This record gives sequence, C-alpha cells and structure tokens, in this order.
Amino acid sequence: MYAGGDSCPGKGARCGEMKMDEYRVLLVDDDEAMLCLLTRWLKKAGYLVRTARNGREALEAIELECPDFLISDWAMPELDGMELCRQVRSLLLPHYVYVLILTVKNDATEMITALDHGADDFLSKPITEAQLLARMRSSRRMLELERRLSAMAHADSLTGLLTQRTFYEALDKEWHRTRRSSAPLSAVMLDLDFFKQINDVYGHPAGDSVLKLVAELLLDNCRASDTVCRYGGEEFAVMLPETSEANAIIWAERVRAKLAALHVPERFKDLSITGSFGVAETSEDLRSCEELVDLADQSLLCAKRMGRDRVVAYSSLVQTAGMAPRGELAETASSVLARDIMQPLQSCLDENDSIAKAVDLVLDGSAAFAPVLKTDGMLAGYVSEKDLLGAIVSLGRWQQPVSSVVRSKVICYDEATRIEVIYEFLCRVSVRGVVITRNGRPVGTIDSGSLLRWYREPVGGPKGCGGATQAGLCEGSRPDRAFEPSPHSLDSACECPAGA
Ligand code: GH3
Ligand code: MG
Ligand code: MG
Repeated sequence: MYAGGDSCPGKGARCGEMKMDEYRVLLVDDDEAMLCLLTRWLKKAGYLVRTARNGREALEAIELECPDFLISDWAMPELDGMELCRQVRSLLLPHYVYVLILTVKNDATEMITALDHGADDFLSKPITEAQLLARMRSSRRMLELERRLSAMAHADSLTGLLTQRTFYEALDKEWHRTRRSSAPLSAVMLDLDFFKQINDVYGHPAGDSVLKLVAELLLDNCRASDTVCRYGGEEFAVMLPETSEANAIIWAERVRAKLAALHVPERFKDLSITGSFGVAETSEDLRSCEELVDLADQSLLCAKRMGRDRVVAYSSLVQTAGMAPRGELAETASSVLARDIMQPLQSCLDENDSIAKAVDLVLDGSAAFAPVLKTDGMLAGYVSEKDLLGAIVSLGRWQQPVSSVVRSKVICYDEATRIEVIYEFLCRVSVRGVVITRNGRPVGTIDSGSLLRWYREPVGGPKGCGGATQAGLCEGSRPDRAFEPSPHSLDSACECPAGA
C-alpha cells in the first residue's frame, strides 16, 4: 500500500489526468537511513510512497500495485538496480513507470549502462532535496504527456468511456482472475432502442448528447471495480466482477428503469430513451472472455426481439417460449416430436477416448457434435466440430483424451418434446445442438442441421419429399438404426429446459 492515501482511479472511472497526490513512488534501497530521508522528502511534496529493500522486494511490490515512479539504488543484495531496471522493462505493466537510478557511481560509462538497462534518469549521491524534487517535476511532465496520449488511445472521444479494445483487455484479465478464484463474473450489453429515430427527429447533436447522458448514467451506477465501455455506436458493455447473473439482472433492471426515466434537456421535448439489456455470467464451459460477451449479446438480441426496453438473461433463454415458427409449417411442426427427427446415437464417446477418435466419430456421423460419457456411464458433456478443430491445431493433442475439450453444460430434451420448442432454443443461442433423452438416458442429438432438413422437406425443397407425413417425417430424416438404450444415465450437469 502506498502511504499517504490510495486515490488510484477505479476502472469504472473515465480515463483522465492525474492529480498530484495520485503519483505513486516506489523507493528501493538497502540503506535504511536513505529510505527514511527520501520518504520524508517525497511525502512532504505530496507523493504516495512505498519502500523496498532490494530488487526482489521491489518486483513483488510492482506486481501488487504498479507505481508511477521507481527510484532505485544501484548496488543492492539479491537483485541490484540494473537487473531490476531490466526486469521492469520486460514486464507488461498497465502504464509506463519512470525509473530514476540513485547511485554513488558517477562516471559517464555507468550512466550509459543505467540508461541502456531501461532507466530514464540517473542521479549521483549525495543528492539534495531540491535536486530530487526538481527531477521529479521534470519527469512528471513526461509522465503526464504519456498519460494523456494513453487516455486518448483508450477512451472514446465522445463519451470518455473506455474503448472496446481496452474493455476486452480489462475483461480478459478479470476473466483469468475469476477462473483462478471461482468468483462470479458477469457481463451486460446495452443497446439503445430506436436510436436512429432520435438522430432523425432531433438531429445528430441531440443523439450525441443522449450518448453522453447514458455514459454518465452507467458510470454513476457502477462500482470502482466495474468496467464500462462504449462498445460501438449506441451500444455499451459493462463488466461486473464478483457479480452473479442474478445480481447482474438486478443491476441492469435498475439501470434500465433509470434510463427510461432519464431527464433530458427541455429543448428535446417528448424525447424518450429506452434500452435493451443482455446479461450473462461466466461459467467453466466458456473458453474465453469473448464468449461471455457473446452470450450477453445473444441475450440482448432476444431482448430486442421480445419488444425492447427489457433485460434478458442468458440462463432464461432455455426456459422461455415465444419464437416458435409461425405460418403454414406451424401446424405440421406442432405434431412432430424430437424422437422423429433426432440423429440417433450410434456409438458414444467415452471421456477417455482420444481426440482422434472423437474426430472420426463426428466425421462419420452427420451431427456437428457428439455426446461424451464418463467412465461411470454418466453424461460428461459434448464435443463439437468447432472444439475439435481448436484442439487439433497442436499435433500432440490428437492422442489427448477427449475430456480435455469436453463442454459440460449439456442441454437435454426428452424425446417427446415438440420440435418447435427445440427450434426456438437453437434460434436463440450459440450452442451447437441438444441431446435427446429417453427415460433420462441420451438416445440422440438434434442440431440446427436436423431442423433445417426437416423444415426444408415438408415444403418440398430441393431434396424435399413433397409434403409431410402425419408425423412430418421424410425418409431421409427417419432414424435408420434403432438406438440400444445404454446403461448410462445423465448427471447433474445436464440442463433440461422447462416447456419440454
Ligand atoms: P434498435 O432498437 O433495433 O437498436 O434500433 P436502432 O435505431 O437503435 O438501431 P440501428 O442500428 O438501426 O441504428 C443505430 C443508430 O445509431 C444509427 C447511427 O447513425 C447511430 N449512431 C451510431 N453512433 C453514433 C454517434 O456517435 N452519434 C450519434 N448521434 N448517432 C450514432
Ligand atoms: Mg439500437
Ligand atoms: Mg446497435
């Protein structure tokens, strides 16, 4: 902790200039008296100071909290000033660290060595308070310029919020931290409703003002640990660390209500603003933070389709109804069940089977994904063509067990589920397909290809059968091999959506 207070701006804040008392200085010296003296001078001048006794301690302190200045002695036990400089320059730090070397060495060769190791400045001991503070003032000019340039690169010029790229940098870091700690992490996507009309009716500058007001609103409702960005146009993304989906829904609902009640300037009479929100929480299944944002984005899309000005959570997508196909096919489809169109399971993968075997199975069958069973016969999850594609790029992985790529969140439907329910689900989400069960045991799969085939054939498409049978089945889609029920049962990872 840097003594003198901790006023480090939170991620929720906009990028901006630093105040004097926000400069953090890490002092490194093995001479206790020197540390005391320099600490006193710097604190008196308003700097936040932390100390370390050698290069190793300094690196640990930098890891915990990145300072703005590193003032280091040259000769120290364990890790000296030059090695410290070199290592600091090789670290990926959140911002530039200005390095000042203080040493009794004072010839030109040594100064060159220090600068070549990554130091910015070099002061020969003994030094005076006035000399040190003057060097600090001049280096602050350099740091301020660097911070301004960095703020310009990281902030959206209209709203001052972080840019999408910077958001993903922060999200990626948080996502990895969350995976280590198992803490919850949620993402919220917000898209303003009918924003184009605001521009059309009130003019582009009015649209800009609304975007700024929304940015303010989001920041005012965020904690310092949250991260808000302008994702693009009239879309915003928010990262909520340590937040479950249930709490993220509460947060989004509160912001949605405040947005709908937002006070706009008099001159924009009758202007109303609403937004649609998509919420998702990370789970063990997700391979990257981009996938988390994708889930929130899919939920947002549903919020739009369901009428806008609402919050939709990804977990609710598997439970809701309302998007079943309409029109002439609807009646026929309503009598067709999952068992009629599923791809029967011809053989199952065991989680100890190799990735090579999984590839063979997926390629031999016509489904884009295959269920995987645990050794005790329970359903472990599934692997998709895409997951396998990701795995095989490294040659050594062909013989790895398929369990290394299995996705455990399996969506299951009973074989007696109407296909329109499954249609609805697959239209809304990015999962490859669902597992069909009989008495709780997997008997087949349905992916979007299965549905496309069925919906094409009843209306006499290129390979159509010229009209549906009573059950809506064509020759081509009828299971050609009966499934032998396996002794396997499903485990608790399986989610069986309601409405089936
Ligand atoms: P929906 O409810 O489906 O989201 O409808 P929409 O009108 O909000 O969405 P659409 O994608 O059709 O239009 C988005 C509009 O946002 C079009 C674009 O001109 C406007 N826009 C994007 N960036 C800015 C900006 O920086 N300032 C202003 N004033 N308008 C912007
Ligand atoms: Mg919009
Ligand atoms: Mg949009």
